[in-house]
Amino acid sequence: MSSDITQFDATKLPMMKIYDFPRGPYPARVRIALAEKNLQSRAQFETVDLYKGEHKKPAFIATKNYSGTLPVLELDDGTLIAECTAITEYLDALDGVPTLTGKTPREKGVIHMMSKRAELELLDAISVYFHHATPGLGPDVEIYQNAEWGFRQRDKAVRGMRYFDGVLRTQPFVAGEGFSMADITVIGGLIFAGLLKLPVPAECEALQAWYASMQERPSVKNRVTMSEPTG
Ligand code: GTS
Repeated sequence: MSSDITQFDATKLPMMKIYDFPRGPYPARVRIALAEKNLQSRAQFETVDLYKGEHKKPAFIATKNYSGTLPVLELDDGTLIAECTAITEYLDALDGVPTLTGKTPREKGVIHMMSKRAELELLDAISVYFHHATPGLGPDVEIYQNAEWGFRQRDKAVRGMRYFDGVLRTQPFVAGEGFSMADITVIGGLIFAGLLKLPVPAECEALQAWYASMQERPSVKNRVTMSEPTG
């Protein structure tokens, strides 16, 4: 990181490629992080069709991401970075404002913890519900489903919503006083919940108010259209 952020010029960065699914909740996290860091112009998106199972094809697994998921970031030297948190940490470390993963050791620790908690208790649980207790990506892709496990994870996600509601009753953002990667992870969870029509409980007023304000952020509002050609 440079010591003077005013010297940071994102236009000098080489182009990055992102293997992506434009409406997907996980890729949304990286799209939001890119926009928050004002790095959209450095990213070129390549859509991988999840409904055709392109992410589970041997070639994708062998050459892009062993876990068979999106998004994946590919750098100009060929380095591949999968996992939303890892990609966000990479983008954040490039420099510029705002900082998404924390400046001080304390901030970094708390943001990492809250983001991981948002995955475990909300976003990943909703993902399991989607893949196991709904038609998911369709019969050709969902080769093993366990509906009971899926419904348990749905209920876990609703408990997670109540937990994050409690957090947001005491502080403005998921990891404290500032917007961070942990907010982006909860946003991903609520995007997924919205796609599946899994409502946030009515009594979770703090979570609902926070989410309404998050949707006013340009990074969140423009996340799907940011890769569409203009003009
Ligand atoms: N832990 C991974 C991360 O954080 O990047 C999970 C990524 C993930 O599950 N991505 C979804 C995926 O590839 C993309 S989306 O559903 O949000 O569009 N799902 C396909 C699958 O078969 O799991």
